[in-house]
Amino acid sequence: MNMNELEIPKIYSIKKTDKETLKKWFYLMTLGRLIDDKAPNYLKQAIGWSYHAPYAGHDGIQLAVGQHFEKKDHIFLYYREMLTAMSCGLTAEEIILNGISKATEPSGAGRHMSNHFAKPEWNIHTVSSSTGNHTLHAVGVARAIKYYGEKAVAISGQGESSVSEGYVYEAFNGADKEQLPVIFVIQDNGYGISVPKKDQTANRKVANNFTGFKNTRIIHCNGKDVFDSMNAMAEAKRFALEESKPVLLQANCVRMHSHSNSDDHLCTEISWKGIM
Ligand SMILES: Cc1ncc(C[n+]2csc(CCOP(=O)(O)OP(=O)(O)O)c2C)c(N)n1
Ligand SMILES: [Mg+2]
Repeated sequence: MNMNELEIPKIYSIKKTDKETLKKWFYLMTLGRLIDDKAPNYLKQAIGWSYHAPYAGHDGIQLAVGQHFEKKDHIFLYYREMLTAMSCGLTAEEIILNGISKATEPSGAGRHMSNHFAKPEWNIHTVSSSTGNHTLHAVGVARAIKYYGEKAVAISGQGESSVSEGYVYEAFNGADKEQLPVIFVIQDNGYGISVPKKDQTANRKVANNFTGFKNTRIIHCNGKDVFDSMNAMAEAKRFALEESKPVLLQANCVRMHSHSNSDDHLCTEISWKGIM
């Protein structure tokens, strides 16, 4: 059987998950959304957070990725992954200090573009804003994990449009060839700023562009559904660890707000329709 057709074990459901765990998830998701909604106000008050890319609509997958991250793993978050960062263990204070670029924030002492969350001492690495570029870094780390025989994985997050970049292909192909324990999480919200997915690629599910890769398993999930995302991420991690092979985890999301606080997607919609 094709490994992409294997069943995903249903470890998590509302009935199978204990109350304490559900409470922790609910707390993270509620706190995350409060900060996500509040973040653009800091700029309006001239306090900071000059760049904010809201994560709302990516909640399930981001919570799931963070909950499966252990500090022996290595993770590379993209700019829309505030909830992943919180789910990995960053506090609300650390998130806000990053947003307003203070010297005490954990990613780079306030020197980094805001909304790029990291904590190098926990292996939550800093990334550039060049979309999808850190897929290569994740593959390099996965190669080291394999070389040194560590029982860990590399995880890399990105949007669906960044998969169009040439270096992302290099990363996927290199990981497939060398059979590396890396999970590429593609958070598909249908848009790259104002460009709809149909103008990026022919397949509706971007991950399916890579079905010909010999060693890479493709898993699909609903990135808005906590349990579906948790089950998919648990299986992705098990597979990457036990088989030492890459996984492409495609999570279907929605972008509930504009791309960032520098954009207005309602304006774009209207201009597309020729009303403006
Ligand atoms: C190499 C590169 N090209 C262009 C940009 C400008 N840019 C920033 S975000 C973005 C869209 C990315 O869309 P997607 O990968 O789907 O992620 P999303 O923001 O939708 O979560 C673009 C084109 C960039 N940061 N880096
Ligand atoms: Mg997108």
